[in-house]
Amino acid sequence: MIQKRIIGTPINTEAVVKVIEDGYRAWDKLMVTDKLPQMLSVCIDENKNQIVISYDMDKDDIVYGLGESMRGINKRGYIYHSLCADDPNHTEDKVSLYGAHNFLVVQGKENFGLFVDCPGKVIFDIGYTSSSKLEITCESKDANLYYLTGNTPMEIVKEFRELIGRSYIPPKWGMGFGQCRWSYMDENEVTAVADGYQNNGIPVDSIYLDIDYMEAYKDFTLHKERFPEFEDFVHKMKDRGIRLVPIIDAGVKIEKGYDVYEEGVSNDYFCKDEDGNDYVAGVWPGKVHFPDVLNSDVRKWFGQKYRFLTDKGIEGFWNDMNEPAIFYSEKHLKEVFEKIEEYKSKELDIEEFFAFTGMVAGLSNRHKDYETFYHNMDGQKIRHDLVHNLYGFNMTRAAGEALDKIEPHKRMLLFSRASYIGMHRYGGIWTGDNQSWWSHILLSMKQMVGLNMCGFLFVGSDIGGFGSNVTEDLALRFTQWGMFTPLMRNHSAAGTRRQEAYAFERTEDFKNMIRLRYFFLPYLYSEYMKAALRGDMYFRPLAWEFPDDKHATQVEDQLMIGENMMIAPVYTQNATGRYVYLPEEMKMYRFRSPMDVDVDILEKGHHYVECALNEVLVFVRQCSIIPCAGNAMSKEMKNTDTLDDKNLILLVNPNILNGEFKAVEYEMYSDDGFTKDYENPKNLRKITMRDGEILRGKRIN
Ligand code: MIG
Repeated sequence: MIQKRIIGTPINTEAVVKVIEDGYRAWDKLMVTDKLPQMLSVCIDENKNQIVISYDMDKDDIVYGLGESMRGINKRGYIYHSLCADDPNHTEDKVSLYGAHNFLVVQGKENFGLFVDCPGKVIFDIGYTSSSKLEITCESKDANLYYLTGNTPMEIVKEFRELIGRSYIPPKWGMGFGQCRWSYMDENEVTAVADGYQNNGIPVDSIYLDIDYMEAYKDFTLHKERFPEFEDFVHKMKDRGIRLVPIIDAGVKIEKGYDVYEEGVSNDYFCKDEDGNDYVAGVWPGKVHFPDVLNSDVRKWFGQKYRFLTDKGIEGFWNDMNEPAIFYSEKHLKEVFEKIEEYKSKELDIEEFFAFTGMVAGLSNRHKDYETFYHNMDGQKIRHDLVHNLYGFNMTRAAGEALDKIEPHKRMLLFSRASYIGMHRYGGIWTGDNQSWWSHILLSMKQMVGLNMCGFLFVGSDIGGFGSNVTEDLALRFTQWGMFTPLMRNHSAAGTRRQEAYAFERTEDFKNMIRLRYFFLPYLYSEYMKAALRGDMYFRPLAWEFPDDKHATQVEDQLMIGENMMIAPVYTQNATGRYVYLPEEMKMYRFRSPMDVDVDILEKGHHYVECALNEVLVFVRQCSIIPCAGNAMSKEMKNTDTLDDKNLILLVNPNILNGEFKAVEYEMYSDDGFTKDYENPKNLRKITMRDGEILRGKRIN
């Protein structure tokens, strides 16, 4: 059951697609009915211009959700600021990352979900200030609140997902392995990467182009010296089975004669400053204007610009810097320079010295700058900070809507750095600039549950870590986690140590792990599609699958993938194994490659399990089948186009009932991976298996 409360006069964020009959305008205390959580109150603080929602948590209440955020699967015990931020240093104390996903589920004494649809800053204090208080503060007097009730978190999530609409579905090749790095400067370097993979027999579906493919970082241009025959090159790579995926940045370079700039200026398509002039910020291209993607005409215009690249054979994009990130604003930079002039002429005392360095260090991504420009939301003038979290969403929406028109029948790859709930219908996300740190394997795992709850299914983190220098063992362990994320992309920052799969001594091990990704793909894809089409979770916390198991709620370093598979990645330096908790007896596969595997039955409970650096563990639930690709080790298999999902190898854990084997079944989704005929009943088939039976190919014990 969903109830909506309108507070003040909120703008329509379009996060939600289903019409819910509006509640009355709650002004003081929310009217408490027996359908609503008893302990929840909503107050409007006129003086502070805030809405404060509070709930008294029971000692054992668990809080799930908040999408892309720091800390645990259980969000309790910390504070989170919903405010899209370009911060590449994801230390544990951070309160904001790139996404703003204001949905949470409380499970315990009462079970309910809450979506705070408010596109400005919202603070979720979940037992931080006071351990039993959940307090949500919107820095605005306008918001739509949605209360969802259900018996279990999963029930509530399903309801929520219906409310916000179907998640984005990528082309199947988007779920193949992708290689990225900021600093592939030209055709030759990209070709060398393709060779590095293909000459080593490592499958790869895509190579990403970072900002250096553009001329002077201008969107929808090409660097003519670096990519002189771009279109030919795109097709040459496609003939090799590799798709190129270029980046698009939010800011449009200010440059006379540059078509995107000229059109934007003459049509008033850019965000404005207080005085009505096009707002100026500094980002990669130098001085830029921001396309006002909160305006539907601008979205149409900006989206159509992607044609420049689709016309040349491009089938996918990643949208960056769309928080929007601001290295500096022209206006504030001037103020700082003036201040520096002042400082220059005097003897600084130590406090002034720190004020001076702080001022310079604080130039980038300064919240105050977000208060100095405006959107024209289809006629309504709105200051940016009040709708800040909608920018990345709408940039990606612009692209998504345009790509639907450009290629109505074809799925296109699309994902973004910044996002808000609603964007999940148009694209996926990657979790931004993580680091080559062991702790970031675990962080990535924990983020997936919240993201899936908020509709973001096509998700992944930079494998190997983006910033800092990686080590071989970390890169390999990162790959052993990333091979299960729908978006599987190795990416690193310019200047860091190379981390392509062939950049280390153990190339063979990397190859086997990436081949294992393709091996599992029939299952991973099937589970992805079912999750997207049914509002289900691809990644699930153990606690949701085993609700009667008290201990399962404590496990945050193992995840269920779909209904049948459990994973337990190793994320510790020098570890040759790890502790694993099994909520039921499971079958454990220890893979070194698709064809090199040990199998064990492990009983319910705690285990220490060996897992060497070249191994990955996969657990199969009782009474289930995991369909895998039969040709994952063959030479011919070099990407998703050449992957055979007809001749399957099945991982089977047969049901043992009173000593008798029963039939085991799996509902498998498969389609061509390109078109949008998702609902075709032919896409679903049942795989049934009796013990001993060999079905469509080999069975691994
Ligand atoms: O300020 O385009 O998160 O993936 O490689 C850095 C360069 C800009 C940030 C993205 C990262 C990308 C990088 N970008």
